[in-house]
Amino acid sequence: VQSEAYKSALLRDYTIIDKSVPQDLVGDSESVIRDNLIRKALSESLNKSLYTPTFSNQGQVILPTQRRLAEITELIHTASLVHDDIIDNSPSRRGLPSTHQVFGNKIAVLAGDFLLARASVSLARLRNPEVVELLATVIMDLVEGEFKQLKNVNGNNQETPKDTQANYPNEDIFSYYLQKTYLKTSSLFAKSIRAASILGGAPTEYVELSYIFGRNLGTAFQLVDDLLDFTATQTQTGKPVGADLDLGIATAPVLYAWQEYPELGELIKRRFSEQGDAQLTWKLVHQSSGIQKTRKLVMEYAERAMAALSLFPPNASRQALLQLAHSLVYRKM
Ligand code: 2DE
Ligand code: MG
Ligand code: MG
Ligand code: MG
Repeated sequence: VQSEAYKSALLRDYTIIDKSVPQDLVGDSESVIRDNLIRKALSESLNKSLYTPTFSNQGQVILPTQRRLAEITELIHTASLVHDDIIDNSPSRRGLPSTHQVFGNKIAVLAGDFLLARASVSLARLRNPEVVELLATVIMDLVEGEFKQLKNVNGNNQETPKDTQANYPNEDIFSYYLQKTYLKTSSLFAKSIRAASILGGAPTEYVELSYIFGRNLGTAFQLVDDLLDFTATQTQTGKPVGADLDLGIATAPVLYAWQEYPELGELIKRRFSEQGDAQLTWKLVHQSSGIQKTRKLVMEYAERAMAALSLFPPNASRQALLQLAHSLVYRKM
């Protein structure tokens, strides 16, 4: 794999990706010159980090296009968090003040838009319509997931008068929650991993399996996020805890607690909007087995992810994904 022929094939790959973009699409001559100067200055590190295969310390190979895809995925993820913090009115992220907190809403909205646009440019340069479609769909899913969350648990809008809201049984509300979770989180995991398999030239079954792995790991990840909102400290997560209740959002721990404390139903439906609702819910969740049951559900999704992974041939990449899954499931932050 490390042979010179392989490396030069990859470098040729890079040339096709990067140089085949017509100059007039890149920008005016001034910015082309500026870009070239910057590129020249950074060529050493760029060549190392972006355009040659990366060998991780565990020995797995990452193709240049896959590395690009990883960057694109991060750009989309970061854009969504910049906008998410505005929507959630959250003052901190990763232990630092959030973007809108520092720069204001206007600049934060534009910054998120820019990151998204930058992701689109990089995506187009991969010259793979299937991958473009997958990642574009992810962006739609993220937005749809947020829309679903804005609505009440029973699918009605927050503003809908209470007496017109249907009284759905728990299971329907739980599946609504899981579908929302797929859209706002699992989709990005599932489809970006699927895209990486496609770029790696994997056979159809492995492409499918990688999607299943990502989808289940993504759900486990978001369940842990929702759990940490009840069990972690702000120092651990770098963002406020108890935020979901403050936003009127009932996540898995609350939905499970509801099975033991039927009185939570009313509070969930009014999105904890009355004085003391959030505090009472917090207390009942901790008294209930909601936390424990959510943990169990995390493990179920993690096991499904591991099961998909176990069908891949044993190698360094599979081992790395196993470790990744483990670290996400047991994370404390
Ligand atoms: C994280 O959920 C949010 C994920 C999706 C956000 C999607 C938006 C649509 P959380 P935490 C805002 C716009 C998408 C773009 C710009 C691509 O539970 O607890 O709020 O980390 O996450 O705040
Ligand atoms: Mg948020
Ligand atoms: Mg949010
Ligand atoms: Mg959260």
